Amino acid sequence: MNNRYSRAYSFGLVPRHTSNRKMTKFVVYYFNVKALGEGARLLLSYGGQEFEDHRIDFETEWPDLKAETPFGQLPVLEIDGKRYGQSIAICRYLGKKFEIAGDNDEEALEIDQIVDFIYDIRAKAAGVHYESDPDLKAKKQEDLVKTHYPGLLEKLNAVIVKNNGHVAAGKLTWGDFIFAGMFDYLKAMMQMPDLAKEYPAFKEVVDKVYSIPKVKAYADAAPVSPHGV
Ligand SMILES: N[C@@H](CCC(=O)N[C@@H](CS)C(=O)NCC(=O)O)C(=O)O
Repeated sequence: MNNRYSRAYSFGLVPRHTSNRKMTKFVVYYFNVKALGEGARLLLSYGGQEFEDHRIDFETEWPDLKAETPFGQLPVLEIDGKRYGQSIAICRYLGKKFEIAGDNDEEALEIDQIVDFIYDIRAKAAGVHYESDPDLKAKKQEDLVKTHYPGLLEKLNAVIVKNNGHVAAGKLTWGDFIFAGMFDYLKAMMQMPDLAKEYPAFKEVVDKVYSIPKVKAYADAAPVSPHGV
């Protein structure tokens, strides 16, 4: 797999806790969007871990690759030739590796619960986004905007405010990377481009992650997604 979007990233000095992983080869396979794959890319960058960033063309490359992934979906993280699926599991693994997965079981649970909650919101938005009947789509969106989103977003906002601009545990965790990586995609899926204006705390999480120097270096060099998500 060697398309024009494939790159290898490695920024800055390798921190002490990554020094024994220098020889491990990491490859991220995802489409040329941030969405569910960006969390892994951001975390690998944060950890100073070199990785290949394979951005798969949906029409020409995906049909063949699909059968070679664990669950027929992307993102996939390949570690020394072995492929693993499921974006949350991948990010949790990287969070553990880079020591931002909570200091005890309860903090780890706190991260898990908010990530699951964020994915619940995403699932609601996806239910509308992938609806093919235009009338039903409009109706479903109206229902979400009136009945579901306000409560869900208020809860998410309260959690982030309580955690000083992080999604859990009052500090930087892999949950922040998931949220930051999928924020633009979430806004698009929810049809709420002004989400950050309504909830400045959301943007605070995004900015905190993307202003980490190694993460910023990755993001500045990364291909721009044609869909901006
Ligand atoms: N639960 C999976 C969902 C992955 C998923 O929905 N992937 C989509 C792209 S965002 C995909 O691979 N679509 C292509 C296909 O299903 O053929 C995860 O979190 O990784």
